[in-house]
Amino acid sequence: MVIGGETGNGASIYLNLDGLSFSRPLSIGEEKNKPYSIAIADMNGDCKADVVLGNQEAPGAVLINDGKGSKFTPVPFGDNKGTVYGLAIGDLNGDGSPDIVAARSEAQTMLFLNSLTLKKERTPCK
Ligand SMILES: [Ca+2]
Ligand SMILES: [Ca+2]
Repeated sequence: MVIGGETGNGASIYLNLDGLSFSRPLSIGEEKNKPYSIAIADMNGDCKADVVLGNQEAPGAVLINDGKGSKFTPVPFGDNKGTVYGLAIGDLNGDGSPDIVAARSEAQTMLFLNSLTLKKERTPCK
């Protein structure tokens, strides 16, 4: 489970331990940011779920997961205009890599094409 908020403390991950119990929160993203929207998708094709954060008046971030849920490497995208109230992930240009659509208030909705080109014949994730 990933939670963001407008208090300016970044986002937090709670790992599912066994059914309905969760770990202590792990802070992700920059603490100065206010993430208003969160999406989870494998953005780099390594079969490990990554986190996409849409922030208020700050660039968004793709947080590449190391696969253990303990280390997330940020890759910024976009600008600092508006507030991202909605994120959608999908391959919009058919190159096999997931792209990001960010719906923003007080700024245009934006499409961010993923610059990765994933192998089309890669092994499906389990
Ligand atoms: Ca990944
Ligand atoms: Ca794509």
